[in-house]
Amino acid sequence: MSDKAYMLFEEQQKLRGIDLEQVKTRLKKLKIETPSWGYGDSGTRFKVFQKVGVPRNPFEKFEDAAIVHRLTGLCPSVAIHIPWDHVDDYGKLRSHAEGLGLSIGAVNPNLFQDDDYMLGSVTNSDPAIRRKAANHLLECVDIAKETGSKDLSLWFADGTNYPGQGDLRKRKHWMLEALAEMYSALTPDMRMLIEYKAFEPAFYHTDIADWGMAYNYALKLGPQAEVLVDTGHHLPGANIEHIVAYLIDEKRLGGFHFNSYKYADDDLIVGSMNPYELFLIFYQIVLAANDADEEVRGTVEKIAFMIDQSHNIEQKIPAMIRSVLNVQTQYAKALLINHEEVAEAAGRGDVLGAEDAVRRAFEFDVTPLLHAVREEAGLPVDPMKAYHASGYGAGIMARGKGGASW
Ligand code: LRH
Ligand code: MN
Ligand code: MN
Repeated sequence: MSDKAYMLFEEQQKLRGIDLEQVKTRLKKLKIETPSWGYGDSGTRFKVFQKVGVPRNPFEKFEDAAIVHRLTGLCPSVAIHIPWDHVDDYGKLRSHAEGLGLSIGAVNPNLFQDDDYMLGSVTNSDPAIRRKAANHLLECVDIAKETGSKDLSLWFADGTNYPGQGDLRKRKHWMLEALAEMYSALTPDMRMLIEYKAFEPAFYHTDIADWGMAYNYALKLGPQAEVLVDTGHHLPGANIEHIVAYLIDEKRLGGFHFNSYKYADDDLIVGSMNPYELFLIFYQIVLAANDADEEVRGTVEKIAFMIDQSHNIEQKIPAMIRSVLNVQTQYAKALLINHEEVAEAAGRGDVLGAEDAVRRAFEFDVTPLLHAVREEAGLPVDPMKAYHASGYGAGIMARGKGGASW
């Protein structure tokens, strides 16, 4: 992309009253955490494909994450999932990450792959299983202390498949009990991010089924508990950006798990199915970032943007690069919204004018802007092309098959 293309773009935006210097500054601050599990082998319930070149251990997952960060400048931290990323010495994993220019991000407990949890983990009617599950949560807080992580992302597969299978209200109490025990183990600088999911693997009821339940637990626990919005965890038709705006206003939006879906929790590449939805999520975030209320602005600053995807048929590193670039693109577009224009039209009751002022920003090609941002940051203007030219993908083939999987 030539300087000319950027100059034209800048001129065009100036005429609309958009200050591109400010836009670039904000774009340069965007950070997106990638998940360790997005680099390993994963699959559907029908098949886990074993790919050649997949990391064989958590250390190699960080190596793959490092190239994503080196080429995009967007991904300085990596979330881990325990026990998928179990290592004997977490201090060693932390030094390895730091040596690669990364940090260890959110710690995700895993309470869904042990036979004991078939009928629930923290909501199991057996107190011994509940104890085991709560101990795992506490173990994850200890791991976070060693890795220097500040966020604990909690997702529970707990739920039932049939009416009568479990006591819904008892389970609600057990859930709160476990969360409260974990909450009291947090250090003051840690956050507990509570994830919800409408269904799957449980198909009748899920113990934390929606944002309202997650929010209610967060309220009961205290200010260090916030809600995590996984974009794939809603029933079709849910207005996710409304949930986002609501939770920001309540100062309880802790973070995102970005991914995309067509039918359910498909874990497809974020922005691949409905980029407009992603843009509208960022519209709410950008609006709140400009809010007069300092606390609202503070909430936005602390939002953890994380990818939560499993790449089954995709090449894993390019899939991650595509994902974070899609997020960056929609954020860039949202930064081009002229909010005065929107407010002015809305104030006149001009519904179509307001909608047009929002949508127009989405319709710009932001390639010249993103190229300029990358160039100024000393990054390749086309990270995907740079990855294919780097030879990294060919180098990791030596790892062979049979890498780490979930
Ligand atoms: C569950 C989920 C949750 C898990 C991750 C692997 O669907 O989104 O965040 O921890 O997938
Ligand atoms: Mn998730
Ligand atoms: Mn999910």
